[in-house]
Amino acid sequence: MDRTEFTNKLKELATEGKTTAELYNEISAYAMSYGLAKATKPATRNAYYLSMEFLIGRSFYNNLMELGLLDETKEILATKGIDINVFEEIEDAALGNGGLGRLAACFLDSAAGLGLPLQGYGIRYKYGLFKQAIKNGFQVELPDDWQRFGDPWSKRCENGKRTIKFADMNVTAVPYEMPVFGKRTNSLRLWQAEGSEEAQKISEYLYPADDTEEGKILRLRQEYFFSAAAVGELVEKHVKKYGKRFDNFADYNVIQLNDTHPVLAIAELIRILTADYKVSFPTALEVAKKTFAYTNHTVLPEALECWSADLVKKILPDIYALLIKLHLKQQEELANLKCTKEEAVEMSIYSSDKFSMANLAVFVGKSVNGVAKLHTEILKNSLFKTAYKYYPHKFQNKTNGVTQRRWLMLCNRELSELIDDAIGSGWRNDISLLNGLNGHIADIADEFIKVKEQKKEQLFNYIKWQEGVEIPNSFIVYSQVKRLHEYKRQLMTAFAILEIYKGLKDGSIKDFQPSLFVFGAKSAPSYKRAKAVIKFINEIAGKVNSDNDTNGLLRVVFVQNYNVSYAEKIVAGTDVSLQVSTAGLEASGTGNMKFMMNGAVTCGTMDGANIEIVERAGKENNYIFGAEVDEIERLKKDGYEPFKVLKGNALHNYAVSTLIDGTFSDGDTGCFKELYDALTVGASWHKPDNYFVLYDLESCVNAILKINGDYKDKKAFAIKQLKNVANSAYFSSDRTIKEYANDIWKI
Ligand code: 26Q
Repeated sequence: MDRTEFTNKLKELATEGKTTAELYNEISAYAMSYGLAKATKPATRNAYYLSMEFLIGRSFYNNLMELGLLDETKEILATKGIDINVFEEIEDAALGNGGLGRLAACFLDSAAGLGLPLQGYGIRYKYGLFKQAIKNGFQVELPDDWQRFGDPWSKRCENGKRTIKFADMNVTAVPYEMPVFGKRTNSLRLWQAEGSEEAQKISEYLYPADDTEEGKILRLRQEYFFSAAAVGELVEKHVKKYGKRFDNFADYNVIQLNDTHPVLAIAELIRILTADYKVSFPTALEVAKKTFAYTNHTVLPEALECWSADLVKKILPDIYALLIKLHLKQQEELANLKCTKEEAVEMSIYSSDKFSMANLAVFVGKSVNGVAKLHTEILKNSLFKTAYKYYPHKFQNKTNGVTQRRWLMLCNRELSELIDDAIGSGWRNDISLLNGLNGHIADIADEFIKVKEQKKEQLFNYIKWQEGVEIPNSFIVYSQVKRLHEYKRQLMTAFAILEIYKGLKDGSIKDFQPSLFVFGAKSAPSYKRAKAVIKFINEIAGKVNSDNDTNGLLRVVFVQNYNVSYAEKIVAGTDVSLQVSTAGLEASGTGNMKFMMNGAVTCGTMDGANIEIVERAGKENNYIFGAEVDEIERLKKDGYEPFKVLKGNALHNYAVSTLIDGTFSDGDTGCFKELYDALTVGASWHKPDNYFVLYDLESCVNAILKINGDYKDKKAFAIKQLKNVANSAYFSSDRTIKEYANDIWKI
C-alpha cells in the first residue's frame, strides 16, 4: 500500500456504528501494510537484543508518527467527527515492569530511527504487568489482558515455529513479529509458548510469583524458552546462509543480554554447536565469547540471579552439564591468570550448589557494561571488582537514554513546536542540534511558561478522568513516578510532605506556593513493605486533600495504574522531577531523562544518571541534596543509628510517628508498624533504616522548600527548566545506541 492508497482507504473508511476497537484495528491494519510495503533490506550483520521485558506502551500513535501518518489520520478522522484521542482507550502493551523494559523499547525505536539493524527477542506474554487499582488505599492487582482489543501490530509467523525441549516436555515456540518503524524497519520477535496446558503457562504471565519451587521452575522455563528460541533461530539462519561453519558466526551476529535474564542463551549456543554440529567445546566457547555482550542494570544483591544447580539439572539436564563444563573451563583460565583461591570462588560460575548468571555473563561476555557513569564505576570497584582486575578490557560504560520521539515529539507537541520556532526543526532528525536551544532560552521563556500551563491543564484533565480528582490550576507539580521500591524512597517523599503539611498548619512555613505531589508506582505483588508505602501515601493524600486549612496549598495524588501512556502525560505536565534514591543504588534511572527533556528540574540525590544530568544542565538549574556515595559508604562502615537522627528532631518524630500513633489507618494489617520497625529497629535481614530515609529527610524537605521559593520568580524558574530541555540531547537513546553500535556491536 502506498501513501495515496492509505489516504484513500482512510477517507473511505465507514465509521458509523463502529466501536473504537474496530476502528483501531482497521486503521492500524492500513498503517501496517503501508509501513511493511517499504520494507528494509536485511542487513548482513545484525545486533540482537535479548530481553525478558519490552515495555512498549501504546503503538498506535507512535507508529503513525514514525510512518509520518499521524497528522493526516488526525485530520481525516476529524472530518468524520472522530477525535483521534478516542484511541486512548486502547490498552498499553505492558510487557515489562520498569526501566529495563522501557529501555529495551527505547533502544529499538532509536536503532530503527538511526537505520541500524537491531532486532529484539522476547516473550509474548498473554498478560502483561498487572493492572493496578487502588481500593481503600491498597494496591489491588488485576489481570492485564492487553490484547483485549486485538493486536494489529503483530504478525504471527507460522513458519518460524520451533520446538524447545525441557526434560519433562516439549514446547512449541511461535514467533509474533512486531515491526519497528523508522529510517529502517527492524523487528521485535516475541515468542509465544504453545502445546500442553503446562507448556502454554510459560508465556502466560510476566513475572509469575517465584516464592515457591513451582514458581522458580516456571521462571527458569521462561528464561530458557525465549533464549533458546532466539539462539536456535539465529543458528539455523546462519547455517542456511553460510553452511555448517561457525568461525564466521560472530561476524554476522552480536547478542546483547539485557541483564542476566537471558544469560542461558550462552549455554544454549554452545549446546547447539557442540551437540547438533559437532563443534568442539573450546571452539564453541570461543564463538560464544565473540558473540555475547552483557548489560547489568542493578547492584541490589537480591536482584542478581542465581539458579539452584539441582533445579537446572532437573529441568535442563544438558544445560546443567554445560554450565558445569563452563565452570571448570573458567576455573582453569583463572588458575592460568594466577588469581587467588578466594578470587576464583568470587568469580565462579558454580558455587554453593548455585549457578551465578552474572558471573557466567562476565566470563563469556566480550563486553560488560553499566548504564550510567557512577553505576559502571560501582561495577568496576565493587560488584565485579575482581573480574575487573583480570578482565579490565571488558568493562565499559553506556549511559542510558530515552527516545525523544515518544518522550518529547509525541507527548509534548506544544513544546516541540516551540523548539521548532526557536531553532528550526532540524533537531527532529538530529537530536544533537537541540543544544542550539541554549542560545534562545531567554527569548522563549514566556512562551515556555504558557506551554507548561497547557500541559498541566491536560494532565489535570486526565487525572480527573482517571482518578476522579480535581486539581485547581496553577499548582506547582512535583512528580515521583517509578516502580515502588524501598531504595527509591517514596517513603522519604511521603514524610517530607507530612512535614510540610505540619508547617503549613502551624504557620511555620509561610509564603508557600500551591503544590501538587503526583505519585505513580506499582509494587511487586509480594513486596509487603512497598505495598505498605502505597497505603501510607494514600492515607496522607486523604488527610491532606480534605483539610480545608491547607488544601488550597497542598495536594497529593497517587494515580492508579501508572503505565507508559500515563507517563507520557505526567512527564509533560511536571515542574519538578523527584529522583531521590539512596546514593549508589539507582543504576541510572530513565524517568529522570524524560522529565528533563520536558523541562522539569531534578530534585534528587547524586545517584545514577542524575549526576550526568546536572553535569550537563548545571547544578544551579537543579536541586541536588542528600548523602553522596562516599558518605553512605562511611555511614555503613562506621555504623548508622537512625534513632540519633530522630532524637531531638520534632518534625521527623511527628512524621515517623504517624505510622504508629493512629493518625492513619492501615486497615488493621499491621503494615505501618512493620514500616516503622524497619526504620527504627530493622526488619528481615536489613539494618534499621537500611536506605537512609531519615538521614536524608531534612535535606529533602529543604530542597522541596527551596524549589517552592524559587518558583515565585516564574521567569527565572522557567529559564532553569529550559536549560534542562536544551541540554537533554545527550540523554537521547539515539546517542546511547550509537555508542553501543560503535563500541560493542560494530554494526
Ligand atoms: C531478578 C531475579 C528474579 C526475578 C526477577 C529479577 C529482576 C527482574 C527485573 C531483576 C531486575 C529487574 C529489573 C531491573 C530494572 O528495571 N532496572 C532498572 O534498569 C533501568 C534501565 O537501565 C535503570 O535506569 C534503573 O536505574 C534500574 O533500576
